[in-house]
Amino acid sequence: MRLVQIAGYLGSGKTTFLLALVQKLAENDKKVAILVNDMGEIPVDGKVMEKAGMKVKDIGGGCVCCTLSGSLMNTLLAIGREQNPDFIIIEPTGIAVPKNITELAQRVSKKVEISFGATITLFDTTRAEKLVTYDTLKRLISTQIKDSDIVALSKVDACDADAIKFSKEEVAKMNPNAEIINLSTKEGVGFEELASAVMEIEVSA
Ligand SMILES: Nc1nc2c(ncn2[C@@H]2O[C@H](COP(=O)(O)OP(=O)(O)OP(=O)(O)O)[C@@H](O)[C@H]2O)c(=O)[nH]1
Ligand SMILES: [Mg+2]
Repeated sequence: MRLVQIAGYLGSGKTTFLLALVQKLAENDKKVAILVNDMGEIPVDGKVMEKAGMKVKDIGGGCVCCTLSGSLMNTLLAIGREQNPDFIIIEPTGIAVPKNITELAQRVSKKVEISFGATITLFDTTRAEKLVTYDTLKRLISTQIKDSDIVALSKVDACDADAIKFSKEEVAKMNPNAEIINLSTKEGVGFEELASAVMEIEVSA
């Protein structure tokens, strides 16, 4: 199974994108497993996806990249052994560090077949200013972006050209190697391109 991460700060549009992505993969006859990590006790995102008819494995009450790393590894192992999907798509919490998740999955890949697909981080263009102004926030965002193959500038339908340009410049400074794509899941901008990238990209981890 190929592991794809949809990372990004709280409220950046991960679940909305993931729902559309999973539908697209299913249309292309891909077998997909979804793993969602909610911070709170109540699995909000998992519920949203189950309502949309998807089967979701939800890990809650902490972050899978650190405090719940054991749960993440056990869950990956179980999904690999029991479902063996084409893709395992993970939505970590907004504060997760994608690289930690990749490293944990690498450990699991010694026991069950896992390959590594795209790590996509969403950067919320409607909050660009805030995301790069506060030091702790900037450090977190920048860590997420550094670990990504693709950065999606999300919600471009809801902000002006200047904000998009500003976001792109800030993201490029944080990771000059990442591909940067404008995304509006709501209006379909950039979606096809991202979905194709998910289907095609396999990185050596
Ligand atoms: N304008 C606009 N709003 C969007 C878009 N995608 C998501 N949103 C909105 O942004 C808000 C957060 O979206 P989610 O998909 O829940 O974001 P998330 O990153 O999963 O949030 P958490 O899991 O809480 O971190 C919701 O109100 C969405 O409707 C988009 O393309 N355009
Ligand atoms: Mg979410």
